[in-house]
Amino acid sequence: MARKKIALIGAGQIGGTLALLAATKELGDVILFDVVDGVPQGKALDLSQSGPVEGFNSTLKGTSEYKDIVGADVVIVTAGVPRKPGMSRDDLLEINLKVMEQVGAGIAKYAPEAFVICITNPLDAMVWALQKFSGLPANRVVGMAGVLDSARFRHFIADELKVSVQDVTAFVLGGHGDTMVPLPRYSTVGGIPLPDIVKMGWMSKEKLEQIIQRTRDGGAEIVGLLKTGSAFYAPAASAIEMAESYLKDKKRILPCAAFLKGEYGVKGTYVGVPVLIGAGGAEKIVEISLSGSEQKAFDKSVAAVNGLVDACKKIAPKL
Ligand code: TXD
Repeated sequence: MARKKIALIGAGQIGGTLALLAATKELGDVILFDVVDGVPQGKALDLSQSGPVEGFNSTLKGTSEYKDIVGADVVIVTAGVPRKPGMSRDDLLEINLKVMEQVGAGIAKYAPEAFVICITNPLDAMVWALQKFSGLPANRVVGMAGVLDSARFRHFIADELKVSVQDVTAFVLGGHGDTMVPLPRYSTVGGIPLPDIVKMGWMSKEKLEQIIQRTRDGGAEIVGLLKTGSAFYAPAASAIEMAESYLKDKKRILPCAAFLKGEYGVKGTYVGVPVLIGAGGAEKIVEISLSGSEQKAFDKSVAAVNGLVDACKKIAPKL
């Protein structure tokens, strides 16, 4: 069976890490695309030279021409600018919306059959715009945010309880921003729901609240430490988990920004929900029941996303 082809649009911090992970896991041959000529080619060559040491046979190529992504099975988009200290994800909207238009056109022309994972911020609005600009079916365009936010939540829980990360599951719904909705009720340690972990006295309610807030602030905490950019190792690992579920038809249920057509009472917007990802892309939106307070928090998050989408429509009326 011919190797799959993975196109990475954006060869920056996350793009380079995506390339490393995709090649090391031999998910397919990698095309690194960027508008800064030289960067994709240099990173692809350097990564290729790690192949003999790591033992992978994936090939990597760098390019500044969209024609080189032709026939890609998966396209992962990080093109755009990241935030700096003091900037919110929303501050990136105008600049990155223009980038999504270019990327959407390139995908439509050269990789219209691909499964597209958008990472660029502000995520929920950018994945919505990318789907519109590319014209690809909504089930083949998803956003990566919930896997990252859930991974942050899981890390903080495992670190606090000194248990294996493998035995911690977590759900985070809603937009990738301050209004995201971590769901303790659907998060477990060894299969034990978090509220029971609190009842058992293994973790205090205050500590859980602190962890939830630290999850919400996860991106800003790293931006504040790095000062020159934002998180990239965990975002890349999260997108690769989504890509692998598609490429290997794993039917994982992962929190992703997906296009809702009435699920959760939401129509025509991308927002983070549990999604079954397989060879058909976003094959099923899993609708979990939410309590009154959870639904209220979710609706608030959807409203924040809709505000960003309205801002996109004002900037690009054709959307
Ligand atoms: O969970 C999430 N979704 C977020 C997303 C997690 C972390 C970072 N998040 C966002 O991903 C971040 O706010 C940015 O919008 C993207 C990419 O972050 P990264 O850290 O990789 O940014 P870099 O290192 O600046 O890389 C961006 C690359 C850079 O090499 C630019 O030259 C390139 O994008 N770029 C373009 N490529 C193609 N086409 C155009 N127009 C273009 N403009 C810039």
